[in-house]
Parts: sequence; structure tokens; C-alpha cells
Amino acid sequence: MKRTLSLLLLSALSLAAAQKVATPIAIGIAVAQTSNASLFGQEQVIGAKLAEKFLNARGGVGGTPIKLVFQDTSGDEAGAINAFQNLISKDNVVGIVGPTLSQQAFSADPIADRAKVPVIGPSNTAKGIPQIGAYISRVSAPVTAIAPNALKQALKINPKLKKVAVLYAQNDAFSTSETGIFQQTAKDLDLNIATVQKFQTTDNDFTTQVTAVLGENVDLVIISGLANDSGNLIKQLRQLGYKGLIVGGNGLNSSSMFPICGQYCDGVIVAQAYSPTQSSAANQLFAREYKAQYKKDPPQFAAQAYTGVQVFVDALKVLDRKKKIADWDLGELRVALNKQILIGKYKTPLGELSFDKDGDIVQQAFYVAQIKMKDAKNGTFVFLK
Ligand code: MET
Repeated sequence: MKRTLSLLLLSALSLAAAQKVATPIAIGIAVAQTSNASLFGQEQVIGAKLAEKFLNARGGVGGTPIKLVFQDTSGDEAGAINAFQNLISKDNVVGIVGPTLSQQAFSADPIADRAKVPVIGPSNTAKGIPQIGAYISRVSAPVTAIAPNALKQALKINPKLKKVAVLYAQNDAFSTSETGIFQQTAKDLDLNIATVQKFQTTDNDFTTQVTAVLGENVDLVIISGLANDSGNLIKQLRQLGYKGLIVGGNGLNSSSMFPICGQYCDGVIVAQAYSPTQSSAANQLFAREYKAQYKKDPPQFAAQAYTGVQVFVDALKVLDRKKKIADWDLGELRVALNKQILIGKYKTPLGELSFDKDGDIVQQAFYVAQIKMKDAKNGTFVFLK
């Protein structure tokens, strides 16, 4: 009896170990489709789906199509962990593009790393993300590469800038990481930080912080937060009379924020890891396809999510030429795929990219844009020279 049981157990185990890769090839997308973080997540879903359609139309992986499997992470750690676990153990994906927030990545990525499932972060920009583990990389350039550009641009617009106020969401890993870079860069540029104010991503009323900022007579305000909080903060800053320049971080890099701050978003300076005018053939195709469908320029979060899916497909193609993907053992494929991702070079909408030894993106060009509102709900990011 005992022997039969252990035999059964053994064969179940070896079955699990010998699990083949399903076709179409499943790639997991774990982003925020609900909660406030879905202001970014919606753009990521669009970008990922465009990649699926576009890459399958061009033969997928050596003739085998890919299939995206979506698991909503919502906006918190528990949601991301749950989504990752489902994708890894239930949906048997070859790898995961996600999650939306760095705050979620620090909790969910270690689960994939332990399971040896490659993760490509599509928007996680906090310091330390690729260092979570060998299976974690990202196509979203870190705050260290992005944030300083916005401050330099603010100084270009107003070379007389001297006194600045810094505000950040203290309960969010990305925001605390980004404000560190903003504050260091401000000091490096000889700006005088008159006040540092904290808030929560769940806050709606910023009277205390705005009052403190107005009391300092600053000529630049620098904000690190997510979309809803930052949008409301900007609105209240302007309504209470602040007239100077505003630099927003990555959390302000979405038109989903426009209805929140409305006309008050006008003029906010935001650094970019993507430009719709980037001249590569890969971007021209992506931007054309996006524009045809959505009647506007593609946003950064869509371009990065598209790139995440593309990197998986490009790396899978290399492995498929050695042995058809359907013939691989899933566990072995995940390991080989991670290795291939890290050594590859990719022609993407973000330009040509590769990864450093930790899995951080090596990207050629960055940009800065300024928000231009047409009315209370609609606006654009105008790219600056
Ligand atoms: N860059 C953010 C992060 O790493 C996510 C999107 S913008 C708030 O959490």
C-alpha cells in the first residue's frame, strides 16, 4: 500500500517535472487592471495586446503563436502575489511581464525568482528591482536614469530657479526611491530645498502640504507619487495659488491623470523613457499601429509593456531555432529563456536595448515632455528639446 502510494507520488512528480510547454505559448501579464494603479495598468494592457497581435501576425515564435494570459494584480502586494502564483502554477506561463508598481514587485518578484520563472518589469523604476533575483529584469529605466532629466529641463526653462519644494508619497517604494534621486539631483544642481513634504498615495486632501509649500515662496515644486494623489496635489497647489514650475515624476506620466488635475496639469514637466518620434523601424511600426487604433500617440507605459512582450518573443525565437518550443520541458525552458533574455539585443519601440548583468535595461535615449491641456479633460505630452 505504502509502496503503491510512493510510486504514485513519484510518477506524479516526474509528470510534473516533464511538463511540456503548451501551444499557443502562454506569456503571463500581471498588471493592475483594477484599483488606482489601473490608471497605468490600462495602458500596459493595451501595449501588451498590441504586441500579441502584431507579433503573432508576423509568425509568432517560429510559426507557433503566443497567447497572453492576464491576471489582475490590483494595486497592492497581495494582489500581485496572487496573480504571480496563478500564472506560475495554474496557467503554466513561460514568463511574466509585470507587476505595475515597484511596491508590488518587491513582494511578488521573489516568488517568481524562487520558482525560476523569468519576470520582465514593464514599469518598475525603483532602485533595486533587478537585484531582487537572477530571474528579474526590467524594460523600465530606473529613476536614476530618468528623474535628473526633468530637473535639468526645468532649469533650462527657468535658469533662475533657486528655491524648491519636494513632495513625495512615503508609503510607496517607487516614490521614496524617486524622491531620493530628485533631492540628490537638486543639490547637485545647486538648488536649495526649502521644504520636504510627505503624503500617502491614498490621500485626497493636501491642504497641510500645500500650505507649507506656499509659506516658502519656492519657484519649483517636485512631486513623486502615483496618479490619483499627484493629480489632486497639483490641482490643490494651483487652486491655492502656487504659480511656479512643477516637475512630476513617473507617476504623472499618463494621460489617465488629466481628468484628475484637469486644466491645472498644464505645464507640468515629466521625464520620459519613450518618445513616439523615436526613429527606429520598430517604433515607427508600433506607433503607427497604436495611432491607427487609438487616434493618439502611444504613451510610455504602453510602449514599455509592448517591449516586455517583444523581448520574451525575441528570446523564445532564438531558443525555438535550437529545439521547437513545444518540445521543451517547461521548467527547463523557463531557465533557458531567462538566460537568453539577458544575453540578447532587441530592436524595440524604446530603441535598441539590452540588459546589464543584473537584468537592468541598457537604453540609449531619454526625453522630457511638458503637459499641454486642451480643455479640462484632454491634453498631450509635448516633447521638449
Ligand atoms: N514607476 C512606478 C513604479 O515603479 C510605476 C508606474 S508610475 C507610478 O512603481
